[in-house]
Amino acid sequence: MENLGALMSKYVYNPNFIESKWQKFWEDEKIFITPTELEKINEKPKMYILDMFPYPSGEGLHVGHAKGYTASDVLSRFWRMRGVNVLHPMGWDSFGLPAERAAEREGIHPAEITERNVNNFRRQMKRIGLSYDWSREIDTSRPEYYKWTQWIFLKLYEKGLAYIADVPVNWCPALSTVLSNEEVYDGKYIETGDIVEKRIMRQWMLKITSYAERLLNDLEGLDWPDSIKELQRNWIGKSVGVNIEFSIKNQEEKFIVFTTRPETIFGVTFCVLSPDHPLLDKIIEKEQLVTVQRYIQDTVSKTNKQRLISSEEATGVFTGSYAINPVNNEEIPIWISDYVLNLYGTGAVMAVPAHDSRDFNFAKKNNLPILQVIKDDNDEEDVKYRSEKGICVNSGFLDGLSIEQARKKIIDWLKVEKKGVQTTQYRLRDWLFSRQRYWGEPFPIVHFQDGTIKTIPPDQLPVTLPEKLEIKFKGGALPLNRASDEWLMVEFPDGKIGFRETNTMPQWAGSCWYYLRFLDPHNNNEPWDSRLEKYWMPVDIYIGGIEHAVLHLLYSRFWHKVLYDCGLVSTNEPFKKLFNQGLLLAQSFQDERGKYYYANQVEKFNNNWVVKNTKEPVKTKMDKMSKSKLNVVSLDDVVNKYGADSLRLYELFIGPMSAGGPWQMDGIDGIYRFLQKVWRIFVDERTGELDKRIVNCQDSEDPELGKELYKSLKIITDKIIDIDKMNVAVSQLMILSTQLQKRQKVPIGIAKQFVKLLSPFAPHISEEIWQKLGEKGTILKASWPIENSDMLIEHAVKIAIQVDGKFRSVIEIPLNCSEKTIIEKALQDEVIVRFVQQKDILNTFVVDKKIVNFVTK
Ligand code: ANZ
Repeated sequence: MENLGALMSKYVYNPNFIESKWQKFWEDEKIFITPTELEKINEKPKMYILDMFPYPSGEGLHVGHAKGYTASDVLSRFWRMRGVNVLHPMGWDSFGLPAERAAEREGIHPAEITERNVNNFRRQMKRIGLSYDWSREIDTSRPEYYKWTQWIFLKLYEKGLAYIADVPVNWCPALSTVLSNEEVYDGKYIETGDIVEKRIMRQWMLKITSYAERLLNDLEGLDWPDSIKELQRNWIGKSVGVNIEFSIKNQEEKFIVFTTRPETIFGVTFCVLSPDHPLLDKIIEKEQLVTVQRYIQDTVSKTNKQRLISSEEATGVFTGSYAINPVNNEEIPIWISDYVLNLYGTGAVMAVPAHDSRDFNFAKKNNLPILQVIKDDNDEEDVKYRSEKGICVNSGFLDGLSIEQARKKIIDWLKVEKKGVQTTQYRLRDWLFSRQRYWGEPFPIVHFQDGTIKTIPPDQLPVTLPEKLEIKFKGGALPLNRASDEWLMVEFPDGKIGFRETNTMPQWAGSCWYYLRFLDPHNNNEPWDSRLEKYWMPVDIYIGGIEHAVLHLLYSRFWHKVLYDCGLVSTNEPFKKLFNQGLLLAQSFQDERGKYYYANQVEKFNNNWVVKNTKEPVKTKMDKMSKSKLNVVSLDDVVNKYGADSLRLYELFIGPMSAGGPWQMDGIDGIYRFLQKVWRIFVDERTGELDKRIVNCQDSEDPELGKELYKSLKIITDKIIDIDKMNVAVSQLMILSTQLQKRQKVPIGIAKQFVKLLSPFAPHISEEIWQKLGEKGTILKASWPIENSDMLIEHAVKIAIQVDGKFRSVIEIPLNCSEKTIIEKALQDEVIVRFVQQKDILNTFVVDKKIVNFVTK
């Protein structure tokens, strides 16, 4: 690569020239535009191929982002060549905190920052030849888009799925906003690591829990990776169990526990309430008051996740009160512990330390009794008992029963005694849907002094963000509270004056339905035309990062189902097939003190990596690309050096789509050489004309090459459709190109088919060669080669031929031939002709399409 400049003669492979030429052509000729008029699209089958649209960050795209985009682009180009209507749009998920923080830093409006970033993203995407229909570009932070986000919110509100409640929230003091449970991990905001604490606040909530069962069941029919389905199932977390009522000794009060193991109830030796259980005020005994209060103070600030994670080291205190076990009236101590979550079940558990490991740890630590109630013959004494198998012991009227029998019996008993009911619990919580930020969708909601609220009528949407708001985000108050009275105060026709809601929607809102807006992006009268929706939905292939496995995919499925219930969409799921691309890694360089270096600051010295000037040794590792590790490989750098086609091929070649892999510069060198080789097969570098070896003759003049071509066609077609193994398709192109290169003469038909196969992967060089082959217009309008099974000798079977039971010959025939054809071919075999020449054939048997036996006189 070093001396590329010096080598440059006019007609050598020059990606910069070719690529900008064809990108301009595609744009001028509107090649990627999918008609919006139904009449123009209706007769043909469709493919809606969607990338998860990005948040337009200030850093722009790096090579890791381009992997999924390249794969979806290959698919889009491939399906277009197969004559299918392809919808392949792109847009921006542009509301959100980072733009607001950048605005704060730079003192300019987030809209301006967003626009700047969007322009950069769009430029980069065009530069790598992605075939998006840019006439459909959408941007979630533009009023003409968020008008409809607000409109859908009104639908949710009308259906009783949006409500205001005082809820414990994750409050992030550094960002002065609340965050959803999903955005918090280990007590920190997942994006920035800022500490998050618990507070009670009045917030908008969405009742996603009403859809828990459908969100769970409908996973069944989706062509999604099992791992993602499993993550969604776990997030929804369905448990079937029983709510059991425990009364409190010497008090009127009762509390309810949720258990999935009611048959263990005789083994309950204590109960545990969560530290924020509402009953605590009433049941704490005087002598325990100080201890308990101190304990509560300590634990309530922990988030649920922290509490779950630390269940091994669960702490707790005794309340001084006792509960009564409903089955045997035994008195059991009531404890408080942070291993019981207030937001799950009823926030109270009946502890069975013999059969539950959390209860066991807690009992051991606090010297509480442990009573075995399920016995399995394999149990050893004094270790934790198994609880999945065995029969009930020490369990009164359940003794001797199997777990299943006991469960049924105790549930019936509890029902008759009115002490318990069967119930289903979900781990999923309602979705906390408001944020105390500026850069988000305003709610179409007005509050009145008397505490009532009204919605803004749909024909008055959008409620736009106050433009002139002084952007000074620091400080606790809601930014929108500082808007002018003109914005804040709303007068209704009845003369009533109210105040606008000053929370904004979370970033997830805009991405919940964007795939629908792409169908009809410029419609000002409705969010989409229902006829277009019926034609295009569902999304056929949705490609994106694994980081969206739970939240975005769950939230958008939820909204989609609500829209379905409103009769606004015709499918009950939005994304039929989902594909997650793997993560690309890049080499990082770090010295002993932990300081990172850019790749251009280090060099190999005596076979070790060292810092260029100081020769200090550095360790090198394949790492996730990140700004802090200085190992982000910039897309623009790679394209500058190698061109878009090399980048695209390398993105796919690196490894299976789902696996990701290490980005290596010498790897892309090899790809570049491959494209140079392809160029030289077709182009005479002295003249720039089509190489003389490409000749006008029948394909059948080189049957061997024909065979290779059709074998490759099959592999490449399969691997494109399969998505995951596009790397195999690329290597097949390499194999095929070597075959072409070896020839003195290449039939022009075969040459053209090769270029077609290459074109989804490396579209620019393919268009250029296509033109040199004498074709007009874009190769996208050419049709994908049709499989020719006669040529596919590799996909043939061997058939043994016997005459009178004796093996005589073997022939090769295409797979799936009829018996008649097999016999015909067998009779044409030279050897067989000799054996049956003078004889009559009495009978012919074909066994399993593997053996032919001729019986002669
Ligand atoms: C008695 C028992 C005996 C339990 C036994 C388990 C095993 P899943 O399957 O995750 O739904 N539990 C109930 N509410 C809880 C809360 N708010 N915080 C922490 N733990 C809670 O788990 C249900 C089980 O988790 C329930 O069944 C309860 O313990 C506990 F051998 O009750 B079990």
